[in-house]
Amino acid sequence: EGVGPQEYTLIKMKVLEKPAKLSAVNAPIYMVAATLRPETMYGQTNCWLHPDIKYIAWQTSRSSEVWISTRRAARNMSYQGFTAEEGKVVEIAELTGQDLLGTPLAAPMTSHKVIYTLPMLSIKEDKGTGVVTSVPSDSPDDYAALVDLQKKEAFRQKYGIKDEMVLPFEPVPIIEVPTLGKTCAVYAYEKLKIQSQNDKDKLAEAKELCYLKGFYDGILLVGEFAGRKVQDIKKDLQKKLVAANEAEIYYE
Ligand code: A2H
Repeated sequence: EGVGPQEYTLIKMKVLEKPAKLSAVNAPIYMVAATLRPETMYGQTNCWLHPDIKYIAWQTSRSSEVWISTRRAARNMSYQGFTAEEGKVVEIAELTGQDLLGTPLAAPMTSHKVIYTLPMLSIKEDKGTGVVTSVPSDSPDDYAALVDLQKKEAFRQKYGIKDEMVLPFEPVPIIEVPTLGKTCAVYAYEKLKIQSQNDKDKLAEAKELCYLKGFYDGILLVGEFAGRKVQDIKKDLQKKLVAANEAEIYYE
């Protein structure tokens, strides 16, 4: 990867019903998802966790909120002012992604009042927070993983995912990319005949197709910046999310 630190926007996704293993927690709980594309948050349809990765719930210095991320990310954040004491993470619980699947969440900007945490098998433990927000209109990885769950009942059953957590959630057109349409990830998925989230080479190709064009030529279709180029409003949108206490900036 690059030479300098990578800046991520951490999207705060509020837990609406406490998972069993966190039933004793008496503070607001958030899953924090690291994204490079804050301007796509209008199109969130779910949150991804890896079922086998370990996550921790930990105490932040942000109005006593409890956040969920990998231990590695929490440690990094403890050096970026997110804990009461620098370098010290107060852990409340250790959980697997599996323990947290099916949790209902409220996420900023999306038109869905409630979205759910679902399993994604390509999540890396050593990147971001291990929590990924899903925008299937603009991310081929997200679209492929969502279609896998929608098409395969056995896959939903394996992880205890109810139909209503998955089936009503279609990609939302939020950014128009010249020649790729209003849901560029769906366009690329179909054009390259991608079969599943395991189709690594084709997904890499799909990402190449979408990302550069999406960033330089994409035009927002929704929200207060509708009609503007993504590259021109990205920073403003990030600032607004942070000012509204719906996001933070995180480096690694
Ligand atoms: B992006 P980079 Cl719409 N494992 O957010 C796998 N993927 C992860 C991750 C992890 N631990 N942590 C973050 N990510 C994803 C939105 C998005 C993203 C769109 C389009 C492209 C895109 C919605 N998902 O990423 O290796 C997150 O997905 C393109 C790569 O640091 C995050 O931004 O470059 C991106 O990968 C960070 O990947």
